[in-house]
Amino acid sequence: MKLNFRMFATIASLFVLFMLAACGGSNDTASDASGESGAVSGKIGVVSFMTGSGAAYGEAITNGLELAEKELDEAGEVDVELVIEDSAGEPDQALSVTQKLINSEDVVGIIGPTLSTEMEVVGPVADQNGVPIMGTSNTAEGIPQIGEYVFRDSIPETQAIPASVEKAIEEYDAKKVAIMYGNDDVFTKAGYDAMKDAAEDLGLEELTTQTFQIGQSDYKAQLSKIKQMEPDLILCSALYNEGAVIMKQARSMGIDVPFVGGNGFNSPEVIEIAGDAADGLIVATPWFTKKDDQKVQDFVSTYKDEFGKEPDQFAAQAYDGLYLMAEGLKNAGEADRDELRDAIAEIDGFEGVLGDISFDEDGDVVMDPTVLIIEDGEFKEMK
Ligand code: 1QQ
Repeated sequence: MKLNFRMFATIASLFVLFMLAACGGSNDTASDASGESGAVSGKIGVVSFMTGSGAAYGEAITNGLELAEKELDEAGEVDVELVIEDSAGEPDQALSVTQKLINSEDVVGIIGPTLSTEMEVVGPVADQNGVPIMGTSNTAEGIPQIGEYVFRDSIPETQAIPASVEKAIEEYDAKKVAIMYGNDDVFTKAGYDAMKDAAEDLGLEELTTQTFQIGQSDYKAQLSKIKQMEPDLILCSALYNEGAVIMKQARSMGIDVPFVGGNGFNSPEVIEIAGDAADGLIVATPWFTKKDDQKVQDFVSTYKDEFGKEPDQFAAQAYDGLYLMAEGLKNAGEADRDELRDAIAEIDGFEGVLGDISFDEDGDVVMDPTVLIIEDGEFKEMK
């Protein structure tokens, strides 16, 4: 018995040595953390709003991610594989798909979910399980503060709203505003807080505040009140579906003052849905397709070739988000969740299509937004 085992062990080791020699050395044998080329490899889970009322956000996000995945694959330095899950914009569904990703050992980090309402539920769970998670579209206050594994590359409303309100005051000599916001969503409420603060700080008179809910289709009661008060501007915190319908109804009621919106309003879908009525919408964003920057122009043209339309802010933030994860993986040197977290936190001045990206000590990104206005059915820079 003993002899047989020894003989078997000898033959087995000779076989292993033979195989190693045949493969040209240990470098070429893939390990869990290294791809065939020796590059660090890891799976990145994605939780995205791909079906339902905000599906255009999810479409832009997954397009941006898939383009980045393809380019990274071609460059060969880091080998990332996306594992994409749909949350339908629902916190419960976001949580269950996130748990699935957390339980999958090969998933080293997660991108998403799309809404702050979802991230508030999912972020603490990823954090407690030690899985780095990066929001690429969450703009409510307090998201990266959920925990040390939570990051975002989207600027908070508190950075964007004051910039757009200030520009609107300058341009239209605005003194009196009406505010409208969705009171059943974390982002729309955060946008409202930022609008109220900006209005106060900039000395605007607040004539009225009107609320609405996700999925509402008739805003005439709110808009009639607003119309009576004759504001110079309407500050409106909404996701694109509600926001576009609000603008359409406002214009049909003869309200033609500019609107200032937050992140949710900054989508080409607003123009799709509202048509001409979208003219006069002002938003602040770190993304602008016409930026005089080679990296931005290359991204815009490859994205257009690939998907037949220009990338919006959600596509750009997702695209940079995957590059940030890849940079983290490369610097971590192995597909390890804790090492990846530390490596992301250390990223400093990464050159993305959004600009130079670094994180502050909370994991929040710091960036200067550009203010845009929709004119003749197009987003244009307000200089
Ligand atoms: C948030 C947002 C939304 C507009 C993302 C689609 O900014 O929920 O934080």
